Amino acid sequence: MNDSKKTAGPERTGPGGGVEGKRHTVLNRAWETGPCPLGTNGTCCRACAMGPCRVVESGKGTKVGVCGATPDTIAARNVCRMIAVGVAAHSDHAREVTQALCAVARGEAPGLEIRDGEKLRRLAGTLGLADADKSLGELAAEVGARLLNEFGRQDGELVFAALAPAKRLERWRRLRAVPRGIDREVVETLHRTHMGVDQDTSSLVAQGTRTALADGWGGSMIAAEVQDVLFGTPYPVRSRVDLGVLKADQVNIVVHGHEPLLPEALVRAAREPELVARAGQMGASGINVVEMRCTADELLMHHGVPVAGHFLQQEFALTTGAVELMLVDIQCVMQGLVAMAACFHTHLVTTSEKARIKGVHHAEFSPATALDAARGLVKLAVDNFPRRRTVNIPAKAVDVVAGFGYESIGYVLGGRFRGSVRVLNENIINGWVRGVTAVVGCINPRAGAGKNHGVLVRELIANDVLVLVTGCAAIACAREGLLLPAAAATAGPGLREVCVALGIPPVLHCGSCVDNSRILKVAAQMVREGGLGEDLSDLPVVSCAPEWMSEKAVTIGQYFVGSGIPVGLGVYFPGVDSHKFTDHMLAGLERDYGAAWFYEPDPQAMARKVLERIDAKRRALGIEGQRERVLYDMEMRRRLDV
Ligand code: NFS
Ligand code: SF4
Repeated sequence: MNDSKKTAGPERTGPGGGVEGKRHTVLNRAWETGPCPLGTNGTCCRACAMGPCRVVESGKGTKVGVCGATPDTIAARNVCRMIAVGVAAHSDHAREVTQALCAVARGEAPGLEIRDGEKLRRLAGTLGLADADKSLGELAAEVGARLLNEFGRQDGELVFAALAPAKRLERWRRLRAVPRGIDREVVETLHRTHMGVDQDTSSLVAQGTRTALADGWGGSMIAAEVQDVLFGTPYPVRSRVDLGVLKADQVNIVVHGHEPLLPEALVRAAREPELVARAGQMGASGINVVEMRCTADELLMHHGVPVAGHFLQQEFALTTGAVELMLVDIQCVMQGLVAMAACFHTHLVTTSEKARIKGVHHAEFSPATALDAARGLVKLAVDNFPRRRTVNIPAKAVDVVAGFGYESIGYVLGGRFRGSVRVLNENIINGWVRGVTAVVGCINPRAGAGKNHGVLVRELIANDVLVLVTGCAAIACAREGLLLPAAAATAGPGLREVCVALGIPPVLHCGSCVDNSRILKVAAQMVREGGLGEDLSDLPVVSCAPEWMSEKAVTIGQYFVGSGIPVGLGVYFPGVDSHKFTDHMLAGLERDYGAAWFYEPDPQAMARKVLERIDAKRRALGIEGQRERVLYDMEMRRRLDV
């Protein structure tokens, strides 16, 4: 790293100081702290007080912990714990939205409503609760209760596991991998990783996989389904992304976090005439609500609300001096925001009972008080407008088309009356589309700071791979203009033809991280549609998390692998010094699940590894030779150089 990297964050000083008088950002801290050389090998154990033990394999034999634990056991335990935390995070969010659905059914959530009754009826059908005579309220109560039961269930199978193709379900049953209850799997993983319990790498990883599946086909899927009922099933919408969505002449409210319940009420309150008039009295021309992080992906997806940025941009939003209020709830909220907010007039407010930050004002939110709470918070922001000092908003904001859920992918591909993935399957079979890749996960200052996504995705679309994006990866791609139909000009000739014919971008925004479960549903539908094998592991579909940082990303990767979809991981693989564990994750899982992880920090090389895997699947399906149909003409060649 060079000096310019060291000072990549804003170094202006001003009233309020900040950490040591500097406006430090995550980029400064990443440089100053440096990665822990001990942690990356995955073999640090602090599961008991005979340790902590750091064990490494040496040429002279395997070193072990005080209790005799091998590096493989320790690495497997550590990764399983990461998975359990990720499942807990996604699924606790799912529990909140399911409880909100129950509150709506009881008439106790004034800021929320059932926006998509059709989806609710379909969901009730999936759960075996369909009844045409029941009101939406009655159905919401029954669906809510049924889904809440999935968390505390002790035995049997999670209900959404049955949405997987029959072959996959059979395989899971054979491997005892079907999750029983969401909370149960998390607790069992924590139990097994206690000192002196499960000490076999494969056994630990098997439980880790079952736990991860309880997220992909459980918690995350529940969150995505219920959010559609409450906020409307997403269909393609246009919006704008990047810090340029902040407005110099308006009151700016940034909503940052993962729970879309309060923002929904906030967007409503910000449109109320009294509050808009109050903003006018303070000298502002309006109230601008923008989103940050997975809440952003949700609200972008459901309503087209503008997005101020990805994970790494949270502190930079405050450096504009134009944010009157930043609301934070759960997950991926940096504590560094406190020092940064103190440098400006920004009110930083926590809203979740589960996530308090020392020294930050707390305004607790619940669905029952959502609208009143939202009004109070908007007023707080409006009254803060006159306290602004220098404002410096970057001009950049990029157009995006977002909102490709399970239903809308079927809709854009299959038409209004016959939503289906038939067109996608046909184009994969005839070779115009080589395969599909989900690019997911975080932005990591140690691995490209958002740049790796663009490199990987450009390479993939240039090779006719349709890309689905979620979470911060989606925002990184949006910032590079890849989420627009015009980006098809940079795609390979086959994919370009398909995108132009359908009017879609070559990179489809599928929502937040819990919405990765939508990708599982699309993949399951591709199997059901026919022509591409009988299991998810037959599909030419791959997933990548090139800049992962969160434990949730490991969970997502493990449930993709457990579902038969290979996953490429960037940054580092957590277990490099534990050979048997690493071999099991990178190869051994293939035997059981038909997919494994692969590790590749370089995004160009990762693209090549994705293409190898896609081509291998095409060969196995007997469809590899069909790409000659695409004839390059001069115009296509010119466009390829874009
Ligand atoms: Ni996903 Fe959303 Fe972003 Fe990573 Fe964090 S915000 S849930 S974990 S950093 S993609
Ligand atoms: Fe060390 Fe074993 Fe205790 Fe881990 S469980 S800290 S390896 S003694």
